[in-house]
Amino acid sequence: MNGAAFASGSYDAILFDVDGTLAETEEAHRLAFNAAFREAGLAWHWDEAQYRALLKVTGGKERIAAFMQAENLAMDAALIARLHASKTSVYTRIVAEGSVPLRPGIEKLITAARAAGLTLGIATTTSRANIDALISATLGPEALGWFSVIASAETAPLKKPAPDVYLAALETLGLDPARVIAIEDSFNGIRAAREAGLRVIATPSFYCSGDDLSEATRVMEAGESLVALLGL
Ligand code: XBP
Ligand code: MG
Repeated sequence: MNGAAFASGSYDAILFDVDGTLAETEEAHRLAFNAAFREAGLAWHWDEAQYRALLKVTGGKERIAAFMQAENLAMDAALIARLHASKTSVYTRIVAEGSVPLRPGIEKLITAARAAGLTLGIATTTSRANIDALISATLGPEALGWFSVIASAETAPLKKPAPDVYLAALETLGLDPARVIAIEDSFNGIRAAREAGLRVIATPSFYCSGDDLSEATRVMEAGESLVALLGL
């Protein structure tokens, strides 16, 4: 499908995924998980290749649980909750330091979309604290107010590829899914948005480079501009 699928006037809102889409955050997530394991005195360490495989499971708590299950470790919900809280505080600290920039073209797209009077929103499986840290560190805390809906892990406990987070965002906005475009980087995210009835632009990311993105309405090519693709 070509760019005409996203002609301006054919949509009213853009919903952004966060991890891998707004920014290449997953390396910071991986470092934060490993720091949390160390702090808890555990000898667990997720290297890049292992983390890439673990990313098939969305949600930090769910990812730790999947790892424990694969390692035949006894499930311990309290331990998972503790590790995840510690991981979130390390991650938000890394992001607040400014070490995770927005991906190229994202700020330009947000600026152009706001100028065009479009509605902006976020639909992600990550925790709300992580979104606040990333947006504040990259665009400034006032930018959180630019998003009419911020749907996160807390909004929809059933995570992508389930469509729940997108359905919740649509309900808040009161919009017809046919008038909304999602920007996503992963198989799970694309599946979630498509199941909710949205058109999807896929922006291939570092950690999801092996994902099948073919369910997207359009997959971005290297060097392509989101602003141009969206007719802004
Ligand atoms: C990415 C995820 C998240 C993060 C970790 O989802 O799967 O789980 O890796 O965040 P998306 P939490 O691309 O939809 O943002 O630890 O807060 O779950
Ligand atoms: Mg993503």
